[in-house]
Amino acid sequence: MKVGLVLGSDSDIPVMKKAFDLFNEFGVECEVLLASAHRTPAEVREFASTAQDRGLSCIIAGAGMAAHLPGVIASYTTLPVIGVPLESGSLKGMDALLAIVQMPSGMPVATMAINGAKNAALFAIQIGAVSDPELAAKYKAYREKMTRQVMEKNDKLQQ
Ligand code: RP5
Repeated sequence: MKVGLVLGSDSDIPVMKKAFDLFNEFGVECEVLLASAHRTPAEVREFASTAQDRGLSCIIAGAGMAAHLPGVIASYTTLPVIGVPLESGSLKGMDALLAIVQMPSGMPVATMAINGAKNAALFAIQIGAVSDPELAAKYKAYREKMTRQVMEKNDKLQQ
């Protein structure tokens, strides 16, 4: 599986790195691009419109403020696009959340929570796992580990 990871600004790196790290953990190849829907629209268009030809399965896009990046990417590709609203500016990410989640009918973007980069990566992995049994097994093991951790905490609580 190969995914795209687009960041609207270098100020988004600390949050979006969580997605990058998770892809590393799962051995998923990741193409990273720093590009803005407003400041570098031509680069965004080129990346999104050729993404399928480069073998990407889906694209994650993280942006803050007037976060048009995931929606613009969705307009240039038929691949699934996952949007991550990022906390920044005086509205603390609520602006980005509403901009990303409120896509017009016919042009969906799967919207994560504010700063939800880790869930975005897991969602991308779930998409890939549908047609990749090896990745599906890794994801199943990840979920089982999480379950064990909760049960261990519960056991400690009971002592
Ligand atoms: C968005 O505006 C970026 O995604 C970032 O979250 C926010 C602030 O960007 P910078 O002004 O720090 O580049 O475009």
